Parts: sequence; structure tokens; C-alpha cells
Amino acid sequence: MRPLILLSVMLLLTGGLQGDLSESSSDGETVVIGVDSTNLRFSPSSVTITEGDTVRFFWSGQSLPHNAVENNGVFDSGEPARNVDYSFTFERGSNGTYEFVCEPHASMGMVGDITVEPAPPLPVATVETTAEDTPSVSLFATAAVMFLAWSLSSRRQGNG
Ligand SMILES: [Cu+2]
Repeated sequence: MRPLILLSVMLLLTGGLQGDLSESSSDGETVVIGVDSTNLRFSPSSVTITEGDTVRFFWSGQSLPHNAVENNGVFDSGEPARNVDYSFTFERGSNGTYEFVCEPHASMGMVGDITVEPAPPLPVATVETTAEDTPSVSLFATAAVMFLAWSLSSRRQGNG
């Protein structure tokens, strides 16, 4: 009976850990936006990222010069060029939607948008969000399981 209880407790704990792990892997990723084969479209033209991520406008050897300018001047890759490698990082607190254009080709539909979603809480906030820090959490989980085992066995001994 007791091993079964322990097993289910373990499964519960590790299941919770894995759920947190997958969510906390968004630490400064880079999304590349290029130019597609029509020469008049960004590719991809619409991206969704998280605060802390970087958007990199990157193309080379284009037949037409392009740039990427945010409508409110948040970022600006500079003069249109056939070779561009320009990165912009959306810091914490910058969540929102940003529309940008290629200035020479905006009227032809060379526009795009970036949706920046709020970053998850900082890792120090609560025990749950520090779950990627496996040593301390698994120690805690082990302690909890040991305590459960101990209380079960001692109760049983007391009754017996
Ligand atoms: Cu263009």
C-alpha cells in the first residue's frame, strides 16, 4: 500500500516540475525576419515573441534594397539596403504590438507586425517558478515524500 502512495506522490511532483520546465525556457530567443522570394514581403511578416526576445532583420544579396522601420520609431534598421543584419531586443515591460514597414515598399504591402507577450514572472518570485532549479526542488520533493512515508509508518506503528 505504502509504495503505491509514494509512487503517486512522486508522479504528482515530477509532473508539476515538467510543466514548469517547458514554460521557463524562453530566455532571450532570437526570431529572424527575412524577405521572401517575391522580394516585396517580409518573411515571416507576423511574429509573436516574449519580452526579452530579439527580432533580427536579416537578408543579403537582395535584388531590391529594404529596411524595417517601426511605425512609432521604436526600431529602425536604417537606410534601405540589399544586405541588412539588424537586431532589436524587446525588453521586459515592452509587451504590445509593433507594426513596421519597409519604407520603399510599404505601399506595395511590405509590412509586418510583432506581438510581444509579457514575460513570465521572474524566477525568484515563488517556489513554483523556480522549478527549473531542479536540485532545490527535488530536495524539497524528496523531503516531502520522506516525511509522508515517515508519518504513515509511525502512525501505523502507533496503532499496531
Ligand atoms: Cu522592401
